[in-house]
Amino acid sequence: MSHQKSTLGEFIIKNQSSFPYSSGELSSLLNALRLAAKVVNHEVNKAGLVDIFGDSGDVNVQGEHQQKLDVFANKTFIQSLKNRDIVCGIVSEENDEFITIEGQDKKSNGKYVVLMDPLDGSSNIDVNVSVGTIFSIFRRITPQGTPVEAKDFLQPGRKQVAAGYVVYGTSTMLVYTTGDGVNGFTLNPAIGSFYLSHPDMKFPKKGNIYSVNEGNYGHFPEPVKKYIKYCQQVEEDRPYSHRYIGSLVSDFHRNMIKGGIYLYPNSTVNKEGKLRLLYECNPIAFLTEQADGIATNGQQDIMDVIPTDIHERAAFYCGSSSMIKKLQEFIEN
Ligand code: AHM
Ligand code: MG
Repeated sequence: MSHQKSTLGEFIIKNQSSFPYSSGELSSLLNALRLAAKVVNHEVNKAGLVDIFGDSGDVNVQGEHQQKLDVFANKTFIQSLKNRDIVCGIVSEENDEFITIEGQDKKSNGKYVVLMDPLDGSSNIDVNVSVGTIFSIFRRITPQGTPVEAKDFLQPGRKQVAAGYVVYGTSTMLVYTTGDGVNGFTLNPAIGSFYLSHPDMKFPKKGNIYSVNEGNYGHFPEPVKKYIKYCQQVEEDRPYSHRYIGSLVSDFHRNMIKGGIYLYPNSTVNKEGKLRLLYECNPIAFLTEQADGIATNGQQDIMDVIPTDIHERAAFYCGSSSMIKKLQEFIEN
């Protein structure tokens, strides 16, 4: 017998009392993200119908060309967060500097900061491949009412209050954690509501998928090369399947459901790695750990890294615990 699945809105309210500092503000923040996700979803879905493909002409802080949808998603999430007096600052992949949010009294009264990649995997937009939004939420360190400072954003991932992503895929899902497991909600586009479709998501302990841009193999550190060869060996339960979409959110989402490992190593080309610590690695790491997986930069759990720059990059490996442990054996030997 089928039973009524709760909507994301109902779920947020129901779980509000379990937040350590329950005042409804985090719920309101999550609702702001939920609303923005629906707006962006609408725009992503009709991208093939209107002349929205292609570069907007601007180059972002990473030196990459912004796609029009990047710009749209960035504006939408920022506006939705600004509309509620809960967030005092935002870091976005698309903005060089952090954004300060002030209320009508010209004070930053919000309790939280949000760090986000509004449209990750944007090089996939014009070929109709899934893209995503990634977000990370911290309580501010500086007192409410004072201007937000860099240190409010430069907190280790361990301090995250909530994190999640939206995947604009074959169906659109919002997946998030507040430190009490991972729950996934699927958007019913006819009604415009997210429904709890994937409660308490967990990585299978073992997996048989490895996800890496293997074209860069020649640039990878030796232990990572050896691990990739290990994945390909015909032995025991191997070779593993290689699956790589090139959208972190989609690659992660698949691996969490089916069991797998995602690798984006540092390399001779990307010396620090490619992915951004604060709004790509940390939120995905929080979800990984909450789903019984492991997320590391090869030397330490990624959430223990103390950030020094809002746009810093990191080597990133995450996935099923037994697969990451195997990789670590190669790195340590
Ligand atoms: P982006 O933020 O510019 O979209 O880059 C991040 C994306 C990730 O989603 C993806 O995992 C990775 O870059 C793919 O990089 P590559 O094309 O080098 O394999
Ligand atoms: Mg990105």
